[in-house]
Amino acid sequence: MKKKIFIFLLIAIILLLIFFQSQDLSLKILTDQDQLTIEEDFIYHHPHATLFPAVVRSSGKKPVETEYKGIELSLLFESLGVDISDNEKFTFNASDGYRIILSVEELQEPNNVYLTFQRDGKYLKSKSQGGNGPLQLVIRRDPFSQRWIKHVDEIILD
Ligand SMILES: Nc1nc2c(c(=O)[nH]1)N[C@H]1C(S)=C(S)[C@@H](COP(=O)(O)O)O[C@H]1N2
Ligand SMILES: [Mo]
Repeated sequence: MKKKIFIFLLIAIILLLIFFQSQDLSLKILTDQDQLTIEEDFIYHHPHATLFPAVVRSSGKKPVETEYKGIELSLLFESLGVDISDNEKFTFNASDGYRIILSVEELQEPNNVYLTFQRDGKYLKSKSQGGNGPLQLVIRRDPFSQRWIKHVDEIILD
């Protein structure tokens, strides 16, 4: 009898761990009117998700040519019904405390700023799993990638 309870508890703990692992993609968008929380499904199945090539420069490594999959940020806001034209500044926060700020002009530049979730066909792993994700901003016209903020979890519109 004790053995059965033990096995049951073990399975319950494993299921809970799987649940929390798969829930780590969540993005908050704060506007002056609203607070939106975007979940994994919305991002992974977004109709405007596209593939594009990029060269990744990670410190201490040779540059690598890769293919990212992501959503152009202006299209993401459009699909959420968020009008960005009255905002000047966009603050991106990451779970490790890293932060970057973009202007509305940069965001509206065609084919430049993408919220990415796959690299070379694989979902970006979270920081705790040793990856750059689950979400990473890729700025195609920032070749040295200082502003390619990894683990983005919040966007604030001002
Ligand atoms: N969340 C987060 N994103 C970040 C950074 C960081 O420290 N934290 N470093 C930036 C810098 S300076 C560079 S060059 C690129 C690549 O960083 P890596 O060399 O650690 O891969 O990520 C950028 N994005
Ligand atoms: Mo860097």
